[in-house]
Amino acid sequence: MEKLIITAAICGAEVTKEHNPAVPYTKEEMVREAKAAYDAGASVIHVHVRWDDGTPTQDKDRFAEILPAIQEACPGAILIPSTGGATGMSPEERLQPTELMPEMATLDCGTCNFGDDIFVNDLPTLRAFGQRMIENKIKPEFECFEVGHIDTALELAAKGQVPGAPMQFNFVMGLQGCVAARVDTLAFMVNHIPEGSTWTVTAIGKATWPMVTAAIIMGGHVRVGFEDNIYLARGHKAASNGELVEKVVSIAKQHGREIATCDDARRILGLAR
Ligand code: KMH
Ligand code: ZN
Repeated sequence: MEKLIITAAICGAEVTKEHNPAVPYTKEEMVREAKAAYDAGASVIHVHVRWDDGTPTQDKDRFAEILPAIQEACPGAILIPSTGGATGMSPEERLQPTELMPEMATLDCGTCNFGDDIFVNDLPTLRAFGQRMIENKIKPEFECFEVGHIDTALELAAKGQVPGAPMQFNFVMGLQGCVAARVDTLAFMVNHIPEGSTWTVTAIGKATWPMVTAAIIMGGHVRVGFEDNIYLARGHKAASNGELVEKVVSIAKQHGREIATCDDARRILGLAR
């Protein structure tokens, strides 16, 4: 089985220090959390940025301040800035980090519920994001919050409107109002992506650990981090993103799955650089 790529989604746009005091906002906190995850075994860091007061932003200059600082602390790590940002942001606002030419960025594959909010990703938005990623040679991570988002990504790829093979999918499961975190659904989703694609599972909240275990056994990759889940176990908050990654490494070891280095991850994901 291929080595396991661990992605750390260290802060997201919604979780706050009120949920867990270790949620990072400042550049120093972001670097601290990224490095803790990297040192524990993460080869990919999914990056949202905040202003120092915790407000989510897609400001290009804020990304330009934080991405290099994370890269310096985590040599070789693959950084995946968000183009999802927070619900309610405009497409132009969300696209800003793509101007910094990251090697990868997220591409959210359809409009969906996001808890009580609506996360708007209509087809014109997807085409605009795809066009930008083609022009700037950015490999998308196709974020699928619903089963049909896979079909959308595949249709856009077939039309040349988003970068194509090899495609990396992130199946986000258990977000309130979207597809539930179930192993049979995960198997269905995995069976619907083209051969040669790679996939990661992100499971929200209490679904995290069962789905991490399932993905490890099924040969997929996993994402953990405060963006998705702040708990190591029921009632036990993680003190850092590093602790969440350490738990993934321990589950992987139990199942004989080796952890990908950054070089391994770059090879597995087919990144050119
Ligand atoms: N914060 C969500 C509204 C992404 O990073 O592309 C969007 C999100 C997905 O987190
Ligand atoms: Zn995100």
